[in-house]
Amino acid sequence: MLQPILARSRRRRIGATYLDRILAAGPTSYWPLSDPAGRTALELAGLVGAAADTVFHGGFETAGAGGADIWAGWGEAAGDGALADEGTLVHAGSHAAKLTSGASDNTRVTNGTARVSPGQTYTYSFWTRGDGTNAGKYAIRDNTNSTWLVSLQTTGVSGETYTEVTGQFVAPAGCHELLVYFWGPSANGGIAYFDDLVITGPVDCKGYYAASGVTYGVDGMGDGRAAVQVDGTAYVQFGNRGYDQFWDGDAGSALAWGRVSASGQWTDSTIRYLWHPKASNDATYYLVLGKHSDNHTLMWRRRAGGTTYAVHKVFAPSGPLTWFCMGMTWDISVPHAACYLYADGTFEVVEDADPPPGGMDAWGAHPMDDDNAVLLAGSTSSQQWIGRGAHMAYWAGRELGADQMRALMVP
Ligand SMILES: [Ca+2]
Ligand SMILES: [Ca+2]
Repeated sequence: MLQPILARSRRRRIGATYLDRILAAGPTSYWPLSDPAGRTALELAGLVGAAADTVFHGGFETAGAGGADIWAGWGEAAGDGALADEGTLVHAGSHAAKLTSGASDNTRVTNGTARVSPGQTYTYSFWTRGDGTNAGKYAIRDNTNSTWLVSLQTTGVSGETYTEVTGQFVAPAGCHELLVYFWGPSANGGIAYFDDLVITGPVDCKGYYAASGVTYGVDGMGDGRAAVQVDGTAYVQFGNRGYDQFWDGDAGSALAWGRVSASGQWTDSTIRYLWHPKASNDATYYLVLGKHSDNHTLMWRRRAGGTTYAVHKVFAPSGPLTWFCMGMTWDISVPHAACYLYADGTFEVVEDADPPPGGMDAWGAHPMDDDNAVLLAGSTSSQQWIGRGAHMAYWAGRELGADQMRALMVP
């Protein structure tokens, strides 16, 4: 069903900017992507999740892939010492990390990509013990700015009883990503054990740009604001344990603006996403606004376990080279879902599904804090957009109606 732009939509441009219009609709998260530089994607709803543990797999309870990959969530570097999954001398659960140093004092493990928010105060805590003589070491690194928040230092725990080590730090400007290092004792042959790392603090919904592949300040979708251009290697990461506190996979609305950089992106046989929230503990819980691998095709998708609601729009003869806006709304309690598109100057209800074909299972308790919950990509390493992105907004728990979506998607 094709519908012309409403004259009243044009009149609405006078006095209030497009950004004002989005904000007036009370989004849960809103990234205009008009940032001039840096790693932080400004988020204008400004919600901050209550203090939560931002660390994954801090208790060493989840096994890695095997071999040198001993624990999930941790990077292992045995150096000339040894790393072992300790099953007896644990603080809690059934596993801890055992680090035996070699002559080079380079035996360590790293808990990477803990997400934090700049300016917020965090408390860290872990449990450690030595071998009766030697204490292990630890450090905390601001991986965004490549500086040390806690320099490599002894835990001070050389005895054979698990003892808690705690401290506090403020995430510096621009810091979104931490690395925690647990390191073996300085003495060759020294042994230290670590368990139950917890980093607690509030986390906001700001996004986190990839370190490269982003061009800032390019022309936006016509509202006078800049946008970003990405080259097929970048992303904006937004999943974290703060964001999860606001997420509602059962009912919501979302919109995202995109533009391909060249006609070849419509025929490159690659799925590329504009907006992609996903659960961290189950790859079958996600939503998508983006481009399908079929030529000249956009896709809207909500998958929850065994049910998938998927809608495609095939452009004929070819996809737009100008900005377009994709919108989707869903509410499993009805159940109902709808997919919207503004492209080539026309607002279109691509599908209004009542009930949605394929069904809509509940999102359940699946946490929306995955590192690969991203804008402008399918993950931090795949399905990345090539072109521009702007104005990505999400409303938790609210399925906006067609008129509301039209008012928010027509510039
Ligand atoms: Ca444990
Ligand atoms: Ca590992």
